Amino acid sequence: MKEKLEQLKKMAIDEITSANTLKNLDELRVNYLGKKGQLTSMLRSMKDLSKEERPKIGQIANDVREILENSLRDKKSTLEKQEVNSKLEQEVIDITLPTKNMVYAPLHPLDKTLEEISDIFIGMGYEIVSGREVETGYYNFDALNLGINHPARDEQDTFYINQDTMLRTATSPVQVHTMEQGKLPIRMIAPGKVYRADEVDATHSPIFHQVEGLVIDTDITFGDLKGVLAEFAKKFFGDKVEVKFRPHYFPFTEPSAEVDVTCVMCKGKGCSICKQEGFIEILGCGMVHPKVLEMAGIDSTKYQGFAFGMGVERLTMLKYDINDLRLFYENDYRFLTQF
Ligand code: 2U9
Repeated sequence: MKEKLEQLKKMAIDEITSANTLKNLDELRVNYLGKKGQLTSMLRSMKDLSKEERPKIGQIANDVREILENSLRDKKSTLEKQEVNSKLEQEVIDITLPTKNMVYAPLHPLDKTLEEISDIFIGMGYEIVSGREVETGYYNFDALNLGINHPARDEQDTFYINQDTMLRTATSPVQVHTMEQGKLPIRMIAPGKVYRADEVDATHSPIFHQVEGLVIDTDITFGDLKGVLAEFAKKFFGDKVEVKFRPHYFPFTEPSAEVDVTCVMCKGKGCSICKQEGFIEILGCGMVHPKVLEMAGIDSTKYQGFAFGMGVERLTMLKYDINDLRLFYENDYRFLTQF
């Protein structure tokens, strides 16, 4: 019996060592240690042994069982590791391979407009400057001569982060930072996202894009402003548009104006887009308020400047006859491929 057990142990260990799948290993476990397994039946047959032999052989049989159990456990863990590794090797994915039917979306209409506006001003010698989207009350309001009770400061119109920190409501703070750096003259545009606590509808969104511009030099006049912005309007909407400057009020410019062009839809005849006026507003502008210059450390007796601001969504809607601003943010391929 002792020899039989030794033989069984040797055979079982040999077979466990050469097992190469988990299935194979489990078959071995059943074959040796299962209910009807070889070792189990040997243990059962021990009742036929003499009283003296039984404890000795019993001890050996238990040792064999323990050795086989350990050996099965070790082999199982080795095979499991091998299986995971080979799976990892086989299932390697080449993420650089192109997918089938790859859809290449063209430039987003808002980016197209942003690029077009930038190109026009770069062509006139302007620099593109970007800045942060989280601002302090000083840069977003005070430095722009917005009185302490100006409605724009209202919590209902501005996304406040805390009492003196907010998402910028215009790109104007970028111009203020640029002026503070003290390098003159300035000829810049600041394109970017701006935030207002607005409802969402066909013409309003809490996030939209602006391009603002600033020119500061000695001898800058309202004539320069008119020349530059009329040129911009013609380059953007086409040579044939008529450009009109209409007096307006902004706290940060004086005098101020809004710029209209002949309605892109009806060419000036009058329609629902231009509310029968024949003209539509495209941007706001004005001569930088002397107080705004002084606050940024610029001598307003030596330097003058003009500034302007335009809404990128609005200009894109006018140019391509889009009647709902929400289309810009829905990522509908049928919409995006029309530009
Ligand atoms: C500084 C000085 C002056 C920026 C200006 C406008 C006129 C304007 C609107 C157009 C549509 C905002 O997107 S909109 O709602 N903007 O009409 N913005 S002048 O004037 C500045 C800016 C910075 C230091």
